[in-house]
Amino acid sequence: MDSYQPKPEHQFSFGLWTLGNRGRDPFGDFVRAPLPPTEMVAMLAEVGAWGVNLHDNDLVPIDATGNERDRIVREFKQACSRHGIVVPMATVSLFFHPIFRDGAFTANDPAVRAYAMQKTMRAMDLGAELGAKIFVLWGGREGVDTDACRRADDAIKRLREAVNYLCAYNLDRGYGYKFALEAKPNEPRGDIYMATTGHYLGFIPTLDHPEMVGVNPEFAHETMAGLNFMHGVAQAWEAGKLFHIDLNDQMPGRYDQDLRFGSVNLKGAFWLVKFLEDVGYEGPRHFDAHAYRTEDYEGVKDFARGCMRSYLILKEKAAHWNANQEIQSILRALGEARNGLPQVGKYSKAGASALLDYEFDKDKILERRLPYERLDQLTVDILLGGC
Ligand code: GLT
Ligand code: MN
Ligand code: MN
Repeated sequence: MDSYQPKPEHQFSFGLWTLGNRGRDPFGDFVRAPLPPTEMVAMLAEVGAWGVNLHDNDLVPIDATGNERDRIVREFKQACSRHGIVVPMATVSLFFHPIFRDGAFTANDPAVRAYAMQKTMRAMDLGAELGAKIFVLWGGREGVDTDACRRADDAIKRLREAVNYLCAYNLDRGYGYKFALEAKPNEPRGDIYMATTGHYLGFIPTLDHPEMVGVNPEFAHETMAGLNFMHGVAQAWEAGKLFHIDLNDQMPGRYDQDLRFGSVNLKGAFWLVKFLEDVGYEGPRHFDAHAYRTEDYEGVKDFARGCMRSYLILKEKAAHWNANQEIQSILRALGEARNGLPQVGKYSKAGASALLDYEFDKDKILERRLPYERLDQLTVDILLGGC
């Protein structure tokens, strides 16, 4: 039995839009035929995934009648139960239709904002019907091409009002959703509001129901912003706000690539997996990525299997790292206590005055080695299979 075989307890999920990505880009047309959502569910089961996520319109066309919608949803649910696939997360497309050319919740036209609200409420109804408990909001076009169009703080106020409204709807309907807000610095617009996970972590405490709202950090998006993804994830985790995660990969300085997880920045992926496993993150591991445009659907399966396999290999490497004696002894020595030091910790008047009076021997402190070269090489050895 392959020890990197995905299992339901790993909670690996994919979006319909990821396996269903047909390879269209701004310069070239589709290269893969459309695949019905029910077949994508079968494909997910075949490769060993646990869950499928969707935008409203990945499943139900935007202008479907009520009857069409009900039939599509019924068939999709049947496919999910037949193949043992769950729907952990739902979301809404507020970026594809031309009506959202100026954004959705932050758009200047009140009719667009109201339509965005109605569409999101219906998407929440749909997700709830499918059993989703996480609702992602990615503000794809909530941004600008020119800042002449509105004051940026007005946009933030509109966004706050919208999220507050959705939280109230969630309570009203008893859906029990947790909202996960997803940041991205740019693309499809030049500048998107809430450019990073950190921006959202600052925004959430200003909401009416902050406990209901967290973040959905994406590897590629923080990388596009030139940031250390794991650090953003760690801050979200530490704040109790890591409600979902989008795993993929990205080459800095490129367009939005959404590459197979672990295909570019292996070391970054390693620190991330190690972090998630060390802290015991229990949410879904969602791959928001797609296969190369050169692939057919066999290649899409290779892509999906690759995402999960790399995660599991990195998880095993993380366990080796944690069990490595030399690494652990270096780590222990780094923070070893020193005799006679005044306590800092919690503030007290007496403690502060002892600290102010203390004579630090800086040369002595500098004698302690920080063998980070060795520590990093041990990490590289583990990653490259050298130990
Ligand atoms: C879109 C985007 C992703 C978001 C999806 C959710 S849609 O593919 O690039 O990062 O997570 O709206
Ligand atoms: Mn994403
Ligand atoms: Mn992306």
